[in-house]
Amino acid sequence: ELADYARVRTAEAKKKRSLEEVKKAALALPKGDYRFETALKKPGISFICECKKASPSKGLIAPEFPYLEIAKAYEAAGADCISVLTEPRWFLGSERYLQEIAEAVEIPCLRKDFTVDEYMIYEAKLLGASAVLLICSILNEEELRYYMAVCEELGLSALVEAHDAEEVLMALRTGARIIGVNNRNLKDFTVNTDNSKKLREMIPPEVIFVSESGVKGSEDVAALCEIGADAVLVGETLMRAEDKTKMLAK
Ligand code: IGP
Repeated sequence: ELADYARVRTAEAKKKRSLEEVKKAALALPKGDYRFETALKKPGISFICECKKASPSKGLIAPEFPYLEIAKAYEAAGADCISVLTEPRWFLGSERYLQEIAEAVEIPCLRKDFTVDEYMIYEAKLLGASAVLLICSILNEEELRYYMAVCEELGLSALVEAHDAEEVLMALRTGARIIGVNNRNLKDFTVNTDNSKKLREMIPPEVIFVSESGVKGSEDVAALCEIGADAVLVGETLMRAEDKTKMLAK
């Protein structure tokens, strides 16, 4: 239903600003330079730090949510990228958070949302994002291919999320350069890295492998490094951490 709601939101947004309008405005901006990818290619494990107020599995995480302070603290702690939830219903996100954060930090930002329409990619560009999330389980191969082409047109990176072998194969067929595997099972919310480990073996070394979710501390980061993760995406643990530098110490 997350995808359905993203469709409803996009239909609403289109009433205020047409697809033609956002497309034209986004294409008029300087083309992106894939900063997100570049940041993840640095030697050593990279950190994508997530700014989120709430999540469907944990409910409200940060009632006050001083998002600019959080984003700046991530950057100061050595984050390579910032992931910003823009989904309003389950993650209590907002497009405004992304826009303001992208303006306030130097490091590249990911629009973390359920991309179901090219409209959302043009919007992401206008909001200052350097990357968008494309989730295989809610897209067919044709859509995934098309959205990746829209990203290319704008110079945005695509983080392609895959949950099983079939989705990894689909991501690879479409030429994904960054694949994310979620350690959290979206059916029962349990966290397990066995799946990531198994899927890692299917992904060639030149493709960036991002391990997502459930990272609790440096031991988990070390374990994911061990299975060959190029980057980790950490949300809740860092949101709750008083001191953001501890986990990010390399
Ligand atoms: C972060 P965590 O357990 O560190 O808070 O997880 C991130 O991986 C998670 O928010 C996520 C997500 C998603 C959110 C993974 N895939 C897709 C929204 C959409």
